[in-house]
Amino acid sequence: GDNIEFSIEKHGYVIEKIMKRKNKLSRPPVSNVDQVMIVFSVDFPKPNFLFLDKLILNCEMEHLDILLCCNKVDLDSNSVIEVRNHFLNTGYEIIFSSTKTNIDMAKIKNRLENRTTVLAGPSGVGKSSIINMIEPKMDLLTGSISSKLRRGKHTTRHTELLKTGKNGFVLDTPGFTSLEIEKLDFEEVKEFYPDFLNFSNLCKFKNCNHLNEPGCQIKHQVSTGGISPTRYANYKSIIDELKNTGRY
Ligand SMILES: Nc1nc2c(ncn2[C@@H]2O[C@H](COP(=O)(O)OP(=O)(O)OP(=O)(O)O)[C@@H](O)[C@H]2O)c(=O)[nH]1
Ligand SMILES: [Zn+2]
Repeated sequence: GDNIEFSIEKHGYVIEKIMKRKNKLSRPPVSNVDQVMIVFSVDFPKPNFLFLDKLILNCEMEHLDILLCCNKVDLDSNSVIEVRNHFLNTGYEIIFSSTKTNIDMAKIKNRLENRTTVLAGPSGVGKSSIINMIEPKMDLLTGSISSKLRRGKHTTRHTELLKTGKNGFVLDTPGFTSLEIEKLDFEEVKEFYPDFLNFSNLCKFKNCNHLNEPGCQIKHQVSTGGISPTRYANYKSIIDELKNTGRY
């Protein structure tokens, strides 16, 4: 996703200069994107909310717009509630989609128009399948038997920049499931939680980290249904991880 200056030589192009990057993620390794569509699935594989919260945190740190896509809803419509509850009051848009039964593909296509979007998420959740649905002429190979080769299981191995619609670009990236949080002071994590920020001005202490402080409104909201208990538990795990790795 780099913007470059190039010159044209006899036998091709020469990169003269790489322009300053607007943002940069290390997993997936992309830069200069407007938004990330984080794709996960209700089943095969089931959502790993800790992984999703870490990925969201890394994207928030890079000031990317975040769109969530919960795919394969044809397999299990009950998990929709669990997903909604987990992201309660975060403000993130969640698209519940299926490439098999063609649910909300037009909506996804619409959200990708006029922007550069990176698709990120675990392997096998349907990232390549989604791109194939919205841009059938791409004919990307997917995890099922591909229409081109009719053999083997395919997984995306490198990042590809593809055009979508009139003026959109989308980056399909290889799936990944392990993730390190970028270098961050543990006391800064809370600033990247939009669901917490709705309520944190009501904490007794202005610099409350929502851990063991008295009069914490976040803990109050977790017990009274304003903030998801799993989001909060994952927040504490992330803080522990940052403290233990000494990267704070
Ligand atoms: N039931 C169901 N299966 C789907 C859906 N979308 C994709 N799949 C299947 O899920 C498998 C993985 O799809 P891919 O599109 O290759 O997944 P990916 O996220 O691109 O995977 P990587 O390239 O490994 O990162 C394939 O067998 C697809 O046919 C869906 O909406 N419903
Ligand atoms: Zn607090």
